[in-house]
Amino acid sequence: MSPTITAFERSPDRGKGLARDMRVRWALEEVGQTYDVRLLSFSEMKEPAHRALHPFGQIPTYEDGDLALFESGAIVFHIAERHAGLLPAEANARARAISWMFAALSTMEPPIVEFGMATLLERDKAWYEARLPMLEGRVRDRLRELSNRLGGADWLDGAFSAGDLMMVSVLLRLGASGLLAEDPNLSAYVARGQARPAYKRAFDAQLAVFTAASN
Ligand code: GTB
Repeated sequence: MSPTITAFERSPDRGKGLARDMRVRWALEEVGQTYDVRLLSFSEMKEPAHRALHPFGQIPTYEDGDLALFESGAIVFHIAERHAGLLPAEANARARAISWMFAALSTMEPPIVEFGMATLLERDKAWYEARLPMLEGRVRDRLRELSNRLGGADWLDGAFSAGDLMMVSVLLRLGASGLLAEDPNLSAYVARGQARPAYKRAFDAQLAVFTAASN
C-alpha cells in the first residue's frame, strides 16, 4: 500500500511549491515510492481528527500502515532510511548527509523563515525598516558560509542526498527576495536540484492541486 501525505487543499503560495509537503513529495519521487495525498482546508487542519496526527494542526503528515509521522524533516528522514537513493550506504557519509539535513532545518531555515515572515507580515509596522537589514544580514551570512562550503561541487557532500533535498527546499523560499540571486554559486546549486526529474514530478503534482482548486 502507498503512504498517504497531507497537503493544503489550496496552498497560500499559489502552487509555487513552497509549502512543506513539497519536500516530502520530492523525497517520495526520488526513491520511486508512489503516494496518496489527502487535501485539507485550514479549518480541517485544526480539527481533532487531524490534530491526532499532527499536534500543531499543520501539514504535512505521513501515514503508512500503523505509522503516523509529522514534521517534514522526520518524514523525509524516514523515507530516506527506508529506501535506497537518498542516503549513502557508507556509515560516515550517511551521518554527514544527515548533518546536512539538520543544517538545512535548524541553521538555514530559521533565519530564512524569520526574514520571509517579516517581509510578509510586518511591512506596515514602525520597526520594519529598522529591523530588515538585520534580518537580511543574518540570511546573507548563512548563504555566504554555505556557498563557501559548497565551493565548486555539485552537491554538499558527494552524491545528491536527502541533505541536498532539504537544503534546496529551504533555499527556494528565498526565491522572490533576490537574496539567493546575489550568490550565483548557490543559485546554480538550487537550479540543479530543481532540474532533477523527481523534483519536477513533485512540483507538477502540487501545482496540479492548486490549479484544480482554482478552476
Ligand atoms: N516544522 C514543520 C515541518 O517542517 O513540517 C512546519 C510545518 C508547517 O509550517 N506547515 C505549514 C502549515 O501547516 C505549511 S508549510 N501552516 C498552517 C498553520 O500553521 O496553520 C509553511 C508554508 C506556508 C505557506 C508558504 N507560502 O505561501 O509560501 C510557504 C510555507
